[in-house]
Amino acid sequence: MSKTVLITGASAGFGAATARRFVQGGWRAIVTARRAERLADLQAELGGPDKVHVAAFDMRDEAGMDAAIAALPPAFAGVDCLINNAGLALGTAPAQNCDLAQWRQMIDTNVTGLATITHKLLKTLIASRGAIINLASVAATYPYPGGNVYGGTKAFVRQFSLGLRSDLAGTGVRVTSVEPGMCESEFTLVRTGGDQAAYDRLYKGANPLQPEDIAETLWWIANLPPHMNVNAVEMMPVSQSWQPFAVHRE
Ligand code: 8X3
Repeated sequence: MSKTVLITGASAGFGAATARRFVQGGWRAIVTARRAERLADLQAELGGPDKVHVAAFDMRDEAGMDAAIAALPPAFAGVDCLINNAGLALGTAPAQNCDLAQWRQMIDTNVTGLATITHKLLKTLIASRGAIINLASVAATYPYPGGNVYGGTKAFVRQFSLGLRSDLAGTGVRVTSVEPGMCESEFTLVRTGGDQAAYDRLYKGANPLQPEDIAETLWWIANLPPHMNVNAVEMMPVSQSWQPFAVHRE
């Protein structure tokens, strides 16, 4: 019998590519995001309502999330895999110049929203002996200028994933933290407030990861034999690595 994946933030980028990969592989997908029209297009592209269920809500709207979960059609209700992909970075300014509202939006979506939907689906995932795959980032581990709250939210995602594993021991539920580096997607347009020139500069000549690379990794993790848990996967394009520590001298 085909399995069901619930993918948050599925209207673009990693989420849409992941929906494509899982449905092509024979799974059903519940796709969530704010932009209902984009989700409807994805549903039509991937074979209609038998294959894809659209659940449009904002990760910060708990009542909307509850209503969407309560309205899952029976064929989609037994979720086997939760992919917590919804999340965003806003801004690249130093902390002292940041907009507090942007910090709150990142925390509300990347931390509170992710923890909330996970909490609501835990019993279902235990019943299905399912999997939780959380999208963290290399920014969870490596600080960089302008990463401030974004990196902090992703460190939460990584550590929450490991903590979930401890608590879910014996249930058969698997948990993985996936931590991508530079990947070409709308992420950068959102982060820069729609600055296409900044987007072009960032990716030019860098041969970044693509959303399909992430989707393939998620597909691999979700389809491993049930006795295998990948705790964390950190990935970068070959072009991305590290620099020496910065030293400020008087
Ligand atoms: C974002 C990845 O490399 O832009 O999650 O910080 S990177």
